[in-house]
Amino acid sequence: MNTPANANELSNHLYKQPHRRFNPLTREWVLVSPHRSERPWRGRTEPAVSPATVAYDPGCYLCPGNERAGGASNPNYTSTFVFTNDFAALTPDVHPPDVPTRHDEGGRALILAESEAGICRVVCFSPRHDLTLARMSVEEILRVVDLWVEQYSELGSLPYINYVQIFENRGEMMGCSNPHPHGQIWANQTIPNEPQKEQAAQQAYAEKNGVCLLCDYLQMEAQAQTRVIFENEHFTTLVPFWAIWPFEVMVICKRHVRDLLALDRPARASLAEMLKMLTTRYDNLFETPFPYSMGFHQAPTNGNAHPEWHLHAHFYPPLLRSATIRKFMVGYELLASPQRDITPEAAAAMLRNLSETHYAERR
Ligand code: H2U
Ligand code: ZN
Repeated sequence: MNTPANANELSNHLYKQPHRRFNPLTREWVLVSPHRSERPWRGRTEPAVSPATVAYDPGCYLCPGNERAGGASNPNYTSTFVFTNDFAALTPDVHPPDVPTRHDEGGRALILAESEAGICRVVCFSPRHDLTLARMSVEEILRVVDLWVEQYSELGSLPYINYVQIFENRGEMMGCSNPHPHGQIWANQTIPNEPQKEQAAQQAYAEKNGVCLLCDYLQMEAQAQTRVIFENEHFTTLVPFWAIWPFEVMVICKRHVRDLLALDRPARASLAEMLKMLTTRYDNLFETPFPYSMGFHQAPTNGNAHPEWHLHAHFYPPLLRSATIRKFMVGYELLASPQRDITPEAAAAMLRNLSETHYAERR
């Protein structure tokens, strides 16, 4: 039998075989099967998406001056623009908005319901229909960052808003209906599932170790370097050790800050630069507008100090091995545990080695 001699050899040995990795933020496991990445593919392919080519689309509900569903019209905005979602999933008119109404049939939490008040907004990143974050200048992206900060502050200061989720859904594959560069903000009364898990994990880690979970993790990744894609003055972009999606990425603030409000001008500019660097690499990977869901995780706005929270963004892209072949979370993953074939280290190396110039600008 081949007995590994030291810790390094042990981990090399381990990482070449089927193994599972622990996500300390959600306290869930992912199954990694590195030997499977060469298996033949017989699944479906999706039609490749071609990027929007017109700067203004008269039929687009997000372009300046156009009418939206429900009759409202967009102003002739020239930078960013935010409006209340015309089909909002959450509304403020839940009574009373700051005290949830709760119904627990039988008192055993089997048939349990709670009212939920909130606000949903849509954020246009640019008046240009044909741009994406990757094709915008760092200065233009900085205005989007500024808007996110303002929205987090404004929504978070409402008494009945205790959590603000900023996100972007990009690409038809992710269910995004419109190529016009935009994101959304859903702000509500309770802390939703994912940030709730992260909050509990960060709190427990800080209590046990006296340090922040992501500060510690960043330090380890800086030493290993195998999963870091790139870094700038204020942010590190990496494929987390426990990534589920093939090209899943986290953008983590280097300083221990709990939310976007704590970013000064240079840090905001650093974030804008990082978003451009990452989205350009993403588009270059398969020379296609790369679909993803991304969003920020940060401190709840419930008035507590939340020193355990460390600001970061997650990018969850569905593509696996080409512009048309995606990963599906089905079967074992749906019923048992997420699983991946390509290792996070291999994915990081692929993203790291891509050109910094967008493919559309090289043609
Ligand atoms: P996607 O980013 O997932 O495509 O969603 C865009 C949002 O825009 C969606 O939540 C809203 C939809 O409700 N919308 C409006 O608010 N007004 C419109 O006229 C069309 C779509
Ligand atoms: Zn448009």
